[in-house]
Amino acid sequence: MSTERVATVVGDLIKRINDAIDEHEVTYDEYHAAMNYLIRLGEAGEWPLFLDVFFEHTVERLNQGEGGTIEGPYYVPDAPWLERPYVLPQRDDEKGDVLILSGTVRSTGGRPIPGAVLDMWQADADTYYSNVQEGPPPYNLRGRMTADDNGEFEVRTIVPPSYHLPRGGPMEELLNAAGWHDFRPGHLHFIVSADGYTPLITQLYFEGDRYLDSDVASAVKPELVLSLRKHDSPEEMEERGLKKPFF
Ligand code: MBD
Ligand code: FE
Repeated sequence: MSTERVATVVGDLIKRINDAIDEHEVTYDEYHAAMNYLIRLGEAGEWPLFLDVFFEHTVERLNQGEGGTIEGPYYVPDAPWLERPYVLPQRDDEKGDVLILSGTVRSTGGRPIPGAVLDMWQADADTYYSNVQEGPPPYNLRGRMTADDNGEFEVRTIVPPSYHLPRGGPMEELLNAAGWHDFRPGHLHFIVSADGYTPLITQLYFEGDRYLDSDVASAVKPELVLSLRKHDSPEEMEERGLKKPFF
């Protein structure tokens, strides 16, 4: 980054924070509480969580735009490559309703992209991400897969219920102190990539989730909200002419 860029952006941030301090007549007690808070935020390792929740959405909107959304703090590279039929790695007794997600990877122009790679991750039904939090086994609910020759893919996983941020640390403390909830709508994360294309970082959400309109991370866009169709059994899926599932 050039000296000029740093001076412009950081200078403006400093000015705007000073303006807020001024406008709200911040006291010394509040100043010291903020200092103490920011130190503890770092000690707890929650800076990525804090920044991604409060600021990534603006950076994302400027730099990625339609069809994309924020990555968030819990992507882990090198997830296992899956074999067809695709099933995200999960415990034998993984909690949650079975979800069959199928779709087509397309370019922004609408052309299917054969062989596109989907790198997918999600929290378990109790809101824990593998490789980041205690609980799930390594790479639980994380995997990489490829779209077929028509750009199509199908993967089995669990429906992600409404999600709350990790609790017990400075982030929860701040949200509580402000009287704000700590929920995101349930979501699936993806990085979709293909040779010759800019990768897309995105998430998918589900109609009916009570936090679609109040995501603490401000990362919902209407084009990312799917509707679920309920199947009573694999046979019932087949009767409706859907692809034979793999239970
Ligand atoms: C998450 O799981 C997440 O997706 C975001 C954006 C922020 C915090 C936790
Ligand atoms: Fe997430």
